[in-house]
Amino acid sequence: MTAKIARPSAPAPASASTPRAGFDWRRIAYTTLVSRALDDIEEATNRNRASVPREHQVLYQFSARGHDMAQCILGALMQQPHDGAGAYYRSRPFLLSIGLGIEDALGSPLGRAGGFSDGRDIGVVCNFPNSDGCTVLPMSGDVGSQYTPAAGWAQSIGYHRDTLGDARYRGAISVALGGDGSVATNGFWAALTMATTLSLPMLFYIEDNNLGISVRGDMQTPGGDIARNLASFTNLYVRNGSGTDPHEASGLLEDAVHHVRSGHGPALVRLTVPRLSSHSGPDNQKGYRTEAEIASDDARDPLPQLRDYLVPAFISAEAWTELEAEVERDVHMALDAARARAMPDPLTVARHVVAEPGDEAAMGGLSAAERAALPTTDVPEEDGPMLRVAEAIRRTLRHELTVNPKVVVFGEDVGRKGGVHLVTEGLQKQFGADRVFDTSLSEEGIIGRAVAMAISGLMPVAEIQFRKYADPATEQLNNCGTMRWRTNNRFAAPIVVRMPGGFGKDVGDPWHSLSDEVRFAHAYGWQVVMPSNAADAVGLLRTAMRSPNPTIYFEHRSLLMTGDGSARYPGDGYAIPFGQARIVRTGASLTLVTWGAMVHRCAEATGEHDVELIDLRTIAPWDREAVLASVRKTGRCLIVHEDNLTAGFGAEIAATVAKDAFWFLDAPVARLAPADIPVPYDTALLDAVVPTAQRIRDEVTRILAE
Ligand SMILES: Cc1ncc(C[n+]2csc(CCOP(=O)(O)OP(=O)(O)O)c2C)c(N)n1
Repeated sequence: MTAKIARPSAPAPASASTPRAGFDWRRIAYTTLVSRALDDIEEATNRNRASVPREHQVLYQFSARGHDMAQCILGALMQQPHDGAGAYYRSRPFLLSIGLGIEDALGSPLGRAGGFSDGRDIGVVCNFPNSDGCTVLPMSGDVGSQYTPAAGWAQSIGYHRDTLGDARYRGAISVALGGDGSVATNGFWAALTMATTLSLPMLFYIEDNNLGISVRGDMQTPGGDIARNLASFTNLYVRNGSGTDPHEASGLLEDAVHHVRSGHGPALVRLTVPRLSSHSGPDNQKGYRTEAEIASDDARDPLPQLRDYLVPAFISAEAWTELEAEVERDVHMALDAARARAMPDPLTVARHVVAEPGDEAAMGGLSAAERAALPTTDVPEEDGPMLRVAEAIRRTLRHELTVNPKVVVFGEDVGRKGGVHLVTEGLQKQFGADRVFDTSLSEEGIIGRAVAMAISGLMPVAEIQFRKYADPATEQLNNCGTMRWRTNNRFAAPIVVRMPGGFGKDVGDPWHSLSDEVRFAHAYGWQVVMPSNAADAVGLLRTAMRSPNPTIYFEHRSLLMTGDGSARYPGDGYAIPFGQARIVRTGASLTLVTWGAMVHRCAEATGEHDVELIDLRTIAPWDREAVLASVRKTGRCLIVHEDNLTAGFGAEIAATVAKDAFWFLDAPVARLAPADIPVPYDTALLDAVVPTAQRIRDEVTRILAE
């Protein structure tokens, strides 16, 4: 839907003495009071740190005081199965209101075992898997990073509802909570573009306390009012008002949620709230806030306003006092229980960096049953047609789209055009624009969307147009890689990210020819795949698409542009286990280790020499055993790659060989790679930087002569 939405008039003014109907005000009051009590406990602990035992301290504390009531009203409206939320460190009241238990709310800040992260993450960085109500996507510490996954969740609602025909998603919506500082981030704008261009069922909920730590709101958006500034945005329903007046806040939120739930597209609500504490535990706000400013914010505390709103119109003064006593009891019982929880076990800290057998409990990715229904073989068919790499990838995507309705393929120009490398050509025509689609030009948006889609159970294959253009998605990629570990296996986002890079046919440049694969090998939780030929391209892509872990799938540009990697199509079920190198040719005098397009240059270079050529195929994980076994046989090792020499992946291999095959070496381990120079455009310059077959041959000859 792209038509401009007619803006309904403001919520009908009800008498402020009559609490708005349709809300469970007792529950809203209860969760607001609980949130306050938790903040009281944590802040008192902070103040009295010297006298509080270490194991009872919350080392990283963020108070929600002042933001709490409006979040609890929002939570009351987000109770539908398959609702989703992207939230941030001040969102605990919202989590309490959608069902987080008080003991859990305290356990993680106290660093106890279990909970959000098993002691791996700070307690305010929460997550909440929920099949019956609103799922809170794994938060992260990066301000603004909650937005694009929230938009991705909104898009996945439509996919589950319309494409997969799952009626349980009808009316479900996604919300992103953020502060006024967060509206300056790339993530906010990326998600806003996604939500408005695609008319997604998404609510942006901005809690404007006019502070981003110490920076005022008018530094984050001109004039300090994001709602006013977005008033002319097409396809966005905007509401703006007080987050401390329960009547006004509930009216604005009810109205906006209704708009989104009824399929009219996204909405944004900005509510002004006071920040009644410092930014976080260590911040004393002295340098940037006057006593008068603090006092004026204190006067806006929503809690007394909530009490005045409900007493006596909704409950009696005695009932309110009883409610306070009930909260006090519940919180103290929960605190005792949280403190009694075990501390995390250091012996388990390495678990869940990547999926282990039995990790199916995590929310995200295909289920074990869905994987089992997609059988694979590691035996290639031998009579398949000869294919180029690009065709092999396309054919594999086509097959997977056919057999697995949860596969979605997307990226810039991927749909109508079929990708700038034409790898996805024809797929949108065949499978429709809901399954193979173009995205807005935001790599953060592409990856954030993919992450949430995977969490919702889909199998996203995202294309980044060129390796270098993954830079804007770095935050989302890193947070995707750590997700399983930092949520203690509660969430995982197994996505496949296709990205072409490396030199092209006789051409390079600093933008389109970057490889820099080591960055992903260095990142936590990622598998990194570098196929050198069409058969491997098929087998590795299929394994990636059935894997419970996220995968960077590197497509070498020279192989996409030429017939260099052509091979027989190995079949529709062919899958290559990761971490299994291919011995391209056997030899006894030198082990030559490489991957990607360098495999072809190395093969050309070896000539008459008795060289064993190993194509690693995947660098995370990588086949240490194959390399070590070969070096133990040959006594010599040369590693060739296109990425920088310094701290390139060759350094990892060289260190491993030096340590585990040292006594077998007849010569120092050698590396041939660009001397830390960006890839140039001119062909002569290109050849001076990227290893050529001639320079590889010279290096082989030199080492064999040692
Ligand atoms: C990407 C990123 N940059 C900087 C920070 C450090 N930081 C943490 S909170 C914060 C201010 C955020 O303000 P706002 O979005 O208004 O939320 P509030 O804390 O006021 O609720 C900053 C700069 C961060 N966590 N992430």
